[in-house]
Amino acid sequence: MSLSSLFSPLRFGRYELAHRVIMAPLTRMRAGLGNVPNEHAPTYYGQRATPGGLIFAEATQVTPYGQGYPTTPGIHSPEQVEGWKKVIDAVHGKGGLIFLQLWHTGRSSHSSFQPGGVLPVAPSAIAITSGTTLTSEWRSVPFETPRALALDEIPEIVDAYRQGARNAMEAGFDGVELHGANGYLIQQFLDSRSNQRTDRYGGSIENRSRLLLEVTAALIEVWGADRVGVRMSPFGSYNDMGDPDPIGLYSHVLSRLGELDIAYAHLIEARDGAGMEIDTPQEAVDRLRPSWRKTLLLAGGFNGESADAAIRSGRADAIAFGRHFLANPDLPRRLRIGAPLNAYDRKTFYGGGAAGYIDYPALEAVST
Ligand code: 8OZ
Repeated sequence: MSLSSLFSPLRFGRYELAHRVIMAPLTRMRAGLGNVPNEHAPTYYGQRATPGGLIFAEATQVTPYGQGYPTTPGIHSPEQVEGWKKVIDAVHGKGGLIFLQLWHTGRSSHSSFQPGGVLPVAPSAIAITSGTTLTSEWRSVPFETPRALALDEIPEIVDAYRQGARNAMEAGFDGVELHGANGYLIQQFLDSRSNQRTDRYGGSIENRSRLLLEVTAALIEVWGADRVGVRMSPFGSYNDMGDPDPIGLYSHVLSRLGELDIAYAHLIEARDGAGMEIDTPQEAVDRLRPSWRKTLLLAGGFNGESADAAIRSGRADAIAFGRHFLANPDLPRRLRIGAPLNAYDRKTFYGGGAAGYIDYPALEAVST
């Protein structure tokens, strides 16, 4: 099985990718003091870089108020910019591309992360009721009820993303991706379960989409549309998401993003049917394809063959791999030659040091 679609080049905004095996943004919670990428991060990302291959760096908070998990990296201080430069040098040194994913966790943050210990912010004062969250001390606690942003605070949120985009450019990234998925601030505005505002950022689909579109426009001001993308999880239920009309909502968002002419959209496929009458969960995301004719990345449980098939059939242009890329620094090569994959170890996904981070072997090491 040659997987020739997966290994064909792809025009990607301003760039040309040599293959379509993309590293998904992966939270690893290993940043050091000051939320600076740690000393192993250049090795970790460098191991996963290939000539003409694309890496999404992990979700990175654009402001201290946007942090929602322990030891995640930021892009709001000079020290963080310097830390990221080393990561970028390692990726560029191997001929790869690296985009930064810009993040604000909104109501899924916790006061222990907030400067001054204030409550996290959100579109509305509605707490996440499912699951628990981690404090800055790694304690598992219930979510707090967030503070609803005042209308005149929303421009500050947009400004925080704009500054994050500028800092990402100063660091030397090749582009930026807006984290609009998984129930964080941007999706909290999109989803009517978490957004019950009565101003122009709530209510209609158009109003709930406004923050995402304003932030995207700010990123475009900094980077140009051909180096900006948006990641969304239209059918995800994580963090109490579950808008009753995901097709209506996301077809609107995608149509408007198409008008902004961004480089790509990046969608996470449903792992379950998301309450829809569909034969397979994957079909849910296909219902949005008519609203997005441009470059589409898909993510969510792909292997080499299913990835190649998705590209061959036109469902997607490229596939982002998370857990397999985490455990296989040389994933593109392994898929290309049909080699077996290292198993991932969930225990070392989050936090800790080099173990489970830079010690997954490449093929030469396991095959000799
Ligand atoms: C795993 C653990 C913490 C955060 C996401 C950024 O869900 C994350 C994340 C993933 O998008």
